Amino acid sequence: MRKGFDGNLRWSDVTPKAQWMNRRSLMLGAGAAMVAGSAAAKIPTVPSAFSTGAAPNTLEEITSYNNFYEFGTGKEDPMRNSQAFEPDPWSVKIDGLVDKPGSYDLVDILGRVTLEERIYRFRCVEAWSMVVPWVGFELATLLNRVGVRPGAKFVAFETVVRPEQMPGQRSPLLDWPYREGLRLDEAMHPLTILATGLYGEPMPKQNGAPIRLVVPWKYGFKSIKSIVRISLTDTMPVTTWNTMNRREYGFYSNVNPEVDHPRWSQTSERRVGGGLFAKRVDTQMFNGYGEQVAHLYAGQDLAKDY
Ligand SMILES: Nc1nc2c(c(=O)[nH]1)N[C@H]1C(S)=C(S)[C@@H](COP(=O)(O)O)O[C@H]1N2
Ligand SMILES: [Mo]
Repeated sequence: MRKGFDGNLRWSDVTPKAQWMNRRSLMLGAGAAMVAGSAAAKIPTVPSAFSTGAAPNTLEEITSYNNFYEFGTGKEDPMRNSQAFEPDPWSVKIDGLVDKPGSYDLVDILGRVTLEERIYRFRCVEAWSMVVPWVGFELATLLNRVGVRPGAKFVAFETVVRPEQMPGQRSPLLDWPYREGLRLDEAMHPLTILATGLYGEPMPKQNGAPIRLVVPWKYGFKSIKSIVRISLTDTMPVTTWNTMNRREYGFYSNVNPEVDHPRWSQTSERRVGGGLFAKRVDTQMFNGYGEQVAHLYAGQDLAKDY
C-alpha cells in the first residue's frame, strides 16, 4: 500500500485513480496558491534545444484566434464559448497494444515528467501560422512508460465528448469525438509533445486544456486538443478530417509548400498578428523541421499523403 508522495514510485506502480486523491489535492492546492500568489509564478520548465529563436506570438493572439470546433467554427468562438469547460480533474485512458493499459490521472502523469518550454512554429492547413511557447513533455516519455507492445504501428488520439460544456458538439459539425493519429515513429519523435501549457501557464481552454498534442512539422489539425484517450494500434487509425475529406486532409499532412490544398496555395502563410500589411512568410518544407524529421519519410511519396 502506498501513501502520499513517494518520490521512488515507479510508473509501473501507478494505481487506480481513487488512491491518488491525496496527491491530487496537494498538487492542486499548490497550483491554486501559485495563481493567487503572483503573476510571476510560472510552471517550472527547462529550455529545449528544439525551440525556435523566432519571436513568439502574444498570449492574446494565441488565445483569441483558434480552431476548436467543439466550441464553434469561428476563430473567436473557442475563446468565447469555452468558459464552462472544466478541465480538472482529468484522466487519459491509454489502451490497445501497451503493456500497462489504464486510466491515468493527469496530475499523476505531470508529477513524473520534466516539463520543457518548446517554442515551436505552428502552421495551420488554412495558411496562417503562429509561434507558440508551449509547455510540455515528449509523447515518447509517456509511451515508453506504459510500454509499447511489438506489433503497434500507429497511435490514435481522441478528444473528450461533453456536449453540455462544448456547444459545438451539440451540432453534427464533425463526427465527434474529434480523432487524430500518428504513425508510431512520428509519435516517438522527440519533436512530438503533449503540451499542458503555454507561456508558462496551464493550457488555456481554447488551446486544448488540459492536455493536447503538438506535432510541429504537420498541419495544425493533427495537433488534437483536450485528449482523453490514446490507443496503440496495428492499423492506421480513422481520423476526423481525413474522413471528412480525404483529398483535402491527408493522414500524414506534413507541411509542404509544394503540395497545394485543392482550394488554395500552400506556398506561403500569414503570420497571425502581423497586421494588415504584413508580408506573407514563405512556408517551409516540414514547417522548417526537415532536418529533424525528413528521414521518417525516406522513400515515401510526399505528394501522396494517404
Ligand atoms: N479537438 C480538436 N482539436 C483540434 C481542433 C479541433 O477543432 N478540435 N482544431 C485543430 C486545428 S485545425 C488547428 S489549426 C489547431 C489550432 O490550435 P490552436 O487553436 O491552439 O492554435 O488545433 C487542432 N486541434
Ligand atoms: Mo488548422
